[in-house]
Amino acid sequence: MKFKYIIKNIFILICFFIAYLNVSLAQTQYVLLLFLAPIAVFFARDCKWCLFFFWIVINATAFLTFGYSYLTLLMFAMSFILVLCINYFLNPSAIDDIEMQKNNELLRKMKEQLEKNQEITLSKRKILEKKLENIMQLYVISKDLTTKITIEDTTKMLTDALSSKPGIFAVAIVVKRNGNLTLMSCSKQELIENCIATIKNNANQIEQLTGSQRIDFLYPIANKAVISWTIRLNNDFLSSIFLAVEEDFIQNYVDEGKIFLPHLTLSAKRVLLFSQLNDRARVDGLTGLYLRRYFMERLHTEIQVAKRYKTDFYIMMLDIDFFKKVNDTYGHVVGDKVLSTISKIITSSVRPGDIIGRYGGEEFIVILPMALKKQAIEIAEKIRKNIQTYKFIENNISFSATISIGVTKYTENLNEDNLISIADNALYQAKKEGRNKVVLI
Ligand code: GH3
Ligand code: MG
Ligand code: MG
Repeated sequence: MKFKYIIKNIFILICFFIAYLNVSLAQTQYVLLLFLAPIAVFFARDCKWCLFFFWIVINATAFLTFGYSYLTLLMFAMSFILVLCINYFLNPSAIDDIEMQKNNELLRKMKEQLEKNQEITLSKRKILEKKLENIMQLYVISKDLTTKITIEDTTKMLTDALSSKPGIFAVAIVVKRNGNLTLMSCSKQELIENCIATIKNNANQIEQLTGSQRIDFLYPIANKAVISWTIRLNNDFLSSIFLAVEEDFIQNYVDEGKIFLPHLTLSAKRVLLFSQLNDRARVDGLTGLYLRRYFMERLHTEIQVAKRYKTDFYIMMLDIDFFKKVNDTYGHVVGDKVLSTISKIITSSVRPGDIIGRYGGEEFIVILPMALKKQAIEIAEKIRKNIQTYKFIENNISFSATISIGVTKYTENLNEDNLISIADNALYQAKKEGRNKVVLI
């Protein structure tokens, strides 16, 4: 740019120098040479004032040399008009300036690029805002989780909250309980059966899962991509939250899982601690059966239910025969083992919904909800026989134990104390009749 400007101005100077030279040499065609001035203007748009100055000097020289004449005056006027016209048409806005055009083009491109960048930034911003919104939702869920202390409440709340998030088709939560994987919740009723079967068939693989990741072997549950958020405590598998998601949301939920998992792990620790505390308060350490205080609460509830729905149920009191002798013969440690084994036999002999408590030292109590008389007697007999046939072995010595059982039916006008007292009477009668017996009153 600068270089071109210098060249142009040198060219103007040369034009004027030739014109001046011709004029001062008094050539006859001097007037025509005056036209060099407008031509110079053409090249000199960047220094027009300097050009005008030279042009006036040249004309003045012409006047001084040739004097005033009609022709010189006319030429002076014509060249002046010419200079004005050329200057007018060659003013900077009218100039067909290639460089300017180039610059304009460059600027236009830069503007376009900037607009594109702005669009990209805007869409990125929208994505980020969406992510932030999702993370905030997770934050709210984490906060709500702190209000839940039981595993049932926690999993239900999580399932409800997650299944309403965008792109999530279904939510299922699996928890390891008593060594087995259990489906705790599933947001879609129609998937439950398939979910249970798939979890059962892939139990080993599920227990190996870690962190937040996409897992292909669970795809058939809902014919959707599945992401697992796995909670491990001390490296042991505790729970997996399975999200069946739409294709576009896979990476989103894998990323969110990484953010959310520490909160989930914390909640899981709290729930676990609570359930351990609860169990300790309710369950007897030696036998794993309900403690008397908690059992009485359950009995009370059972009586309320029976009163409301006009149903009845059976209870049985059990007492190990001559247990003192076991202690005396084999010692208290062996006595404890026998107690623990008999508890297991009772547990495995009753139906899944039956409620068993350790009522006293070697006395047990069982509620048989919705049982008929025949069933109650059958269950009592089953317990009695299973204990009688069990062979305890201590220091290569084998021995057996027996139990006496008193059974009674709840009827409408009874309360907890009356009911237990009747069952106790039945048990007393069984003892009186020679033990290892079932007596129904
Ligand atoms: P029966 O009921 O047939 O009349 O005779 P029993 O010998 O079982 O009767 P008793 O109620 O007199 O004795 C119960 C014994 O159970 C007394 C106590 O030492 C023992 N016992 C109670 N709780 C425990 C326990 O937790 N561990 C052990 N090892 N023994 C217990
Ligand atoms: Mg006793
Ligand atoms: Mg006894």
